[in-house]
Amino acid sequence: MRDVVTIGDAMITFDPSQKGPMRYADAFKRKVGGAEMNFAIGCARLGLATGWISRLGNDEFGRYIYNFVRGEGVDVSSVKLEDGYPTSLNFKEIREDGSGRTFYYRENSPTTTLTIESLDEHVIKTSKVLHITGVFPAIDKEKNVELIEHMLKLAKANEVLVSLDPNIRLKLWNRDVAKEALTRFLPYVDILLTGEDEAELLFDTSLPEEVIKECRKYEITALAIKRGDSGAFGYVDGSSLEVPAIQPKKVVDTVGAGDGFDAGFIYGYLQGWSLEKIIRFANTIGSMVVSVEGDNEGLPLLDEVLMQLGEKELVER
Ligand code: KDG
Repeated sequence: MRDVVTIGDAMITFDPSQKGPMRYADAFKRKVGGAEMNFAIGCARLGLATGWISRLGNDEFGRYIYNFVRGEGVDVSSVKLEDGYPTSLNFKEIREDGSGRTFYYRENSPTTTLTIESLDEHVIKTSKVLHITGVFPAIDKEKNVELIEHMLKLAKANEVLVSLDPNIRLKLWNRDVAKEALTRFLPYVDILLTGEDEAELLFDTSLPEEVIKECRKYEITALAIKRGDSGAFGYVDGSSLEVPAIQPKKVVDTVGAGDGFDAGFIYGYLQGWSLEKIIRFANTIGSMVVSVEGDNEGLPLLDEVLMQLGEKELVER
């Protein structure tokens, strides 16, 4: 039995060696990124048995990503390398404050070959949680939205919990198309992990009481509204609370913080922790991710989060 499974595209991510406009960056570090893959790595580092469904190019970059993710302890038995589809690429621009922009080269992503017929259904049926985000459907709108719906039905029929992070990437689809697709998923969702702007797009409000009303409509029983350096709002089974952010010593690169938060939330939820403990844990992971360069390098091991929270002794030497 797996704890979590997710599906998505991954990219070779080029992180600039200098801050500022990407067009002037002349040296990059080759790294790896992709929202769902970051989430899978985050879960595996916390000790969850995690599967990732994907397709990569049958090329040097694809092999590198495959080995990287496998090395993190993620089950890659549902990842295949496809001929004729180069592995996706992403170039990052990072500003002085750690925020930035991304420039994708993923039009012909190897994941466009993923179909309902090629889906390994067993991997979904034998997981506790199916985690989906808005990135994968945005890559191949019609096909992937149908594929996700198929997976959601499968999850429901097999009592697999569904978590959704809208992760809206407006470079990949527009607001209306995103809203329509994600709204189709909502009736299947149990856990919604959203940013404020994404709640606005989905529900025309990010006010917690209003978002909770929407969640009730769709029988979503757990919710987090992520507010970056202002913390997060949480709601599980009728109780709710706000938890302030854990401020990192230095913000280096904000990409991947939301994926880390999601991994922390799912980890705590599966442990049956109190809402406060879940959100504090997830916030801590978010703050650890932003202090390290790269989309997933800052995702912590379980012990590292516990040390950060003062629940485990930190021994440095
Ligand atoms: O959430 C972080 C990801 O967005 C990043 O690793 C790569 O931009 C990316 C994407 O679309 O998956």
